[in-house]
Amino acid sequence: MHQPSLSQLRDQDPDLAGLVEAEARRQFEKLRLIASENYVSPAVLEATGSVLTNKYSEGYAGRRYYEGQQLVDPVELLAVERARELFGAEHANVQPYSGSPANLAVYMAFLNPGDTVMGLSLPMGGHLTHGWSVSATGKWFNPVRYEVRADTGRVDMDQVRDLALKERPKLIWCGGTAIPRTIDFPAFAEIARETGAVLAADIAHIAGLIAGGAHPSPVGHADVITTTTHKTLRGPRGAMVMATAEHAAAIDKAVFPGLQGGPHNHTTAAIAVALREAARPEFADYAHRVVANARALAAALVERGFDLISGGTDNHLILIDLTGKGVPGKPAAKALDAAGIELNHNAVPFDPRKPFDPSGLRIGTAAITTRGLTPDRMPQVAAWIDDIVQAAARGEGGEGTEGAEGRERERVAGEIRELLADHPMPGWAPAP
Ligand code: DSN
Repeated sequence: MHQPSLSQLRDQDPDLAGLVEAEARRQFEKLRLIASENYVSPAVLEATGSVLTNKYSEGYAGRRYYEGQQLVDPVELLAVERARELFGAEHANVQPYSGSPANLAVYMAFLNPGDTVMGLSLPMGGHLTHGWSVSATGKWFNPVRYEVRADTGRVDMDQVRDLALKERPKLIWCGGTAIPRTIDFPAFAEIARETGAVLAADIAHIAGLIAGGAHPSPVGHADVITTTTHKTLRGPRGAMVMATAEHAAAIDKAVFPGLQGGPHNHTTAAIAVALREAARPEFADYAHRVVANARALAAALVERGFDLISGGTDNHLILIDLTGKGVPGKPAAKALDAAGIELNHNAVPFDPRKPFDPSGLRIGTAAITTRGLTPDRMPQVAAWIDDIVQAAARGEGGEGTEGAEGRERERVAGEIRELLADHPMPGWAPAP
């Protein structure tokens, strides 16, 4: 049973309703370990599905290009105010459609084509939009990339400083998509100040942890902060850019009319709902539980001989190098998915393999913590992962395998279904 109800959809478009219901059941029955995913509340789902989707609102509150904004303006202002309050930011823009447009807005605000941008290399845990070659940000700007240290798996701050002094980037990004350790915002800020660069913190992965006090905040250090709203922050798929008052006008102008047209008001409303939820004490507790689960899972994986980048985690994310396990990331991820464990293959630092078939796996604990799983369950989760990775290394366990190979996969999937049956999912429950 979907909550909010899908009764109209079932009536009008049973094919589509069937697919949504099946996806909901899939999310209910699987151990969802994709580090950038979560489960939103029914209130967030209701706002996302509201009539606000009908309205065009190019511009900003009080300065729109369409009439009829009597209610949309207060919706957007609520989201802006809640973002500012939750993060302590001087300015917030809640209109970016998602993380990549939010990051592009930073380029639009501060750089001209050809200017130098510095970011963490993608295979080292950075993001495409931090100047990677296949992205517009790597094609239209001059990217220079820092890395993590081979011996520690942590960002090499000496290299960041040396490179910044040598290349004099206009913009420095910190943050990324596969960083298991705390980001040292004050150290980045010092380098940016020393070299005259704008410092942008991409906190998409850790925004919920920051909101809940489980990771230090970049506010007061970074000039501009971008985040998606749907990862640890547990809101709808959307994004925000926060900035100091000094940069507010440049950021707003970059988002609209620089890059986007009308904001998605239904998403803005859902962001406002999620921000209100994230301001509650229960959310701070959730953020700390996410980290406790990740630490417990990392320890259990290490005990089973997994090689973790940086040796563990400080946040929600674990990056595994499978080289020593005798199987690359992609077949392992496929075998795990078939066994009810959903995660993604991922490049690891200094990966000799190609990005589409890399050496690693990325894991996150945001979604399973929302389901109420606790650290004492993590040794079992590590055991399931280990069993299936070993099966994958033997060439077993993928979708379609039969006999003893299939039985292992079905055993793990069945045990996971049984565990999760007792852990409610926001937004959906099996029919009684
Ligand atoms: N897709 C996001 C992630 O999974 O981290 C990055 O864009």
